[in-house]
Amino acid sequence: MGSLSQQCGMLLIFISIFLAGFVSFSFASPVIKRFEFNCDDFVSYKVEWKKVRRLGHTKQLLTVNGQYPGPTIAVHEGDTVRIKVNNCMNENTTIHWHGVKQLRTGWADGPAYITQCPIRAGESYTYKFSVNDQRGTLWWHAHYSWQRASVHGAFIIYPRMPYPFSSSPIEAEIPILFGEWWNGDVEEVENEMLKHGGGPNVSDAYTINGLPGPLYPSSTIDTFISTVERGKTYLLRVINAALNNELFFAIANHTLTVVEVDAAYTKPFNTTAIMIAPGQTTTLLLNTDQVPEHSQMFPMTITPYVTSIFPFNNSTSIGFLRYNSTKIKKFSSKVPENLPEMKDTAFATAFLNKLRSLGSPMYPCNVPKTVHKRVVITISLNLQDCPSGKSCQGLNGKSFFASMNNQSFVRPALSILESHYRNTATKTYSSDFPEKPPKVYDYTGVNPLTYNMNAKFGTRVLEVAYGTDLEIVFQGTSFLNVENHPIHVHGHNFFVVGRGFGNFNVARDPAKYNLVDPPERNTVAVSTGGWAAIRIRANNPGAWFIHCHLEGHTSWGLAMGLIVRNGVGESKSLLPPPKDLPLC
Ligand SMILES: *[C@@H]1O[C@H](CO)[C@@H](O)[C@H](O)[C@H]1NC(C)=O
Ligand SMILES: *[C@@H]1O[C@H](CO)[C@@H](O)[C@H](O)[C@H]1NC(C)=O
Ligand SMILES: *[C@@H]1O[C@H](CO)[C@@H](O)[C@H](O)[C@H]1NC(C)=O
Ligand SMILES: *[C@@H]1O[C@H](CO)[C@@H](O)[C@H](O)[C@H]1NC(C)=O
Ligand SMILES: *[C@@H]1O[C@H](CO)[C@@H](O)[C@H](O)[C@H]1NC(C)=O
Ligand SMILES: *[C@@H]1O[C@H](CO)[C@@H](O)[C@H](O)[C@H]1NC(C)=O
Ligand SMILES: *[C@@H]1O[C@H](CO)[C@@H](O)[C@H](O)[C@H]1NC(C)=O
Ligand SMILES: *[C@@H]1O[C@H](CO)[C@@H](O)[C@H](O)[C@H]1NC(C)=O
Ligand SMILES: [Cu+2]
Repeated sequence: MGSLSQQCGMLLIFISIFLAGFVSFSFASPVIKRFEFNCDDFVSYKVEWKKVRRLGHTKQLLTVNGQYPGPTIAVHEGDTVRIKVNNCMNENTTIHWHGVKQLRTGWADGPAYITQCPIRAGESYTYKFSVNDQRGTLWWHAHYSWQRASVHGAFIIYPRMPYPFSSSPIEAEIPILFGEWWNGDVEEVENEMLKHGGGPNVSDAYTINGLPGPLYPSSTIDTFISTVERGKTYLLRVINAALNNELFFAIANHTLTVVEVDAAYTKPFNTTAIMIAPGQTTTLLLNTDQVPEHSQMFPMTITPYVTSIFPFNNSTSIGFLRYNSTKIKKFSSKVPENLPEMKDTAFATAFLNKLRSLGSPMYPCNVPKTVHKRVVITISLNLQDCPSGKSCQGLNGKSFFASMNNQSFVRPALSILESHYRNTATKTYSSDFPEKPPKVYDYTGVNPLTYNMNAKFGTRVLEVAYGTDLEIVFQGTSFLNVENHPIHVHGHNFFVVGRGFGNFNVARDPAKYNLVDPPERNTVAVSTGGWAAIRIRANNPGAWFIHCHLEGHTSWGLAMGLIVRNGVGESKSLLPPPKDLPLC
């Protein structure tokens, strides 16, 4: 048994998790089991470098407990969670609890240089927060560099009340995490793209629970198989942990019932397939109502939903649903007919338009009916002039960047939250993020290459008073190309009240908003060449990151900060920083 110091020498991080209150833990295996612990029980997870082999390539991968994906963390609504992360690696890290609202506990949110400085090699930090007023499937992931490629896992919030859907009992839960695998070093992929100004290397495979499946070279044994029983109902907890790709998902011959997205219940609806963007999560019901023919297993597949002109990997990952009556495991490498084509924007749009908040008496849809402020934000990729004497590998000898309202976000040296809280004389940010696009033009219509495509660099945030009912319209642009961007908001859920193609029209579009049962989410996939309007009740004091969840775009600056000032009274104020908060 190695001592802690030996293990540190072996480059490990430990994550220990203990929870106060009524608690359950689950571990990442195809069908999860729940265990009940008393409040003093303690589970220790370690994140370690591990040799992992996929596609015939062996490499060192950052994993948690040697598992890729990492273990599932499961709590109940109302639990207080304490998670200690000891960094025994030789690199910085942070962990983000994606979609957890973090009411007043921004210090535990995790994005590096936004709410904390990194946990340095040899140091530790305990994330403390409560999980209230949300239930369902979320996830956790590293929020430093591109570490989240392999450092991620499910974060499940069990409800206190019975599920509002399905009268049939749930036979079992099946966590399904989608990811991307690079044969090379993922952090190096980011370093290279930033250094040379070009696009990132595309991944070598898509994965289902870390496994590429039989359509990839040397991967037949690396195939996810979930064994089920006929005539039962299963709960699929689907998470898109891919770095740079939106995905379609379908299971051959089976209908999926959507019941929840981003830990908020929806009105249930049936679908043959789903579209899921990086950062999004979806809970599905699956009825095993088929009769397998000739010992065949049913392929479950993912393929990218492609809207970009950038290179992508056009491959498909397959796992299988195996009825336990099937004795022989026979692989079919046929992609099911219900999987949409890679460029099927019509399917993606129709699917997103079906999402509605449950809006029941127990789970009302609290969308703000009116707003105090409307902010319109263009999302663009940019081509920055190459500094003289340097050669850049983006288009036309320039460098790729990205921006919101033409501001390309630069991470500060000291966390924004700390600078805001301590009210330092020299702030690491400025509160002058533009509330409308600095230039009016035909955002989605023009030939953008005739325009000056430079952005402005800085650390600009939008600052609002506590309790502001805020509307943000994200306007896609045709700079470089139109593309679907999944915009993630930290610290708050929001309601997607409207969406459309082309340019947002303030005179016409708000009249068509859904203010009755719009879906509640933490990540909105803004249509390619279109816009999405979200409403946020800004009632969580702190500094919050808003960014594209396509990792390459965030690296290029498609991000901004949102500061919500304290309200009056302690219950409307940010808590003081924990004593062990990592400093810069
Ligand atoms: C990216 O791809 C290029 C060209 O295939 C290759 O030379 C380079 O090593 C790759 N980088 C990483 C980090 O894998
Ligand atoms: C896509 O994945 C395949 C299989 O791993 C790989 O051989 C190929 O290079 C990838 N495609 C691109 C465009 O990189
Ligand atoms: C979904 O389809 C199943 C049959 O596969 C049916 O029993 C169920 O009522 C449908 N649910 C909805 C919400 O349409
Ligand atoms: C599944 O669907 C395919 C294509 O629609 C069909 O050929 C096949 O017979 C179906 N399999 C079963 C077991 O129903
Ligand atoms: C994927 O790309 C390769 C090379 O560009 C091409 O040969 C192949 O047909 C494509 N496959 C699909 C499914 O589009
Ligand atoms: C499938 O699993 C169930 C529950 O364990 C069991 O009762 C049933 O006999 C199994 N069926 C087969 C064909 O193995
Ligand atoms: C963005 O900012 C750059 C640098 O200030 C400027 O040259 C460019 O015209 C701006 N573009 C837009 C669309 O606002
Ligand atoms: C790790 O974070 C600290 C604090 O911000 C910073 O000074 C240091 O340069 C970082 N280390 C690396 C390798 O980036
Ligand atoms: Cu993006």
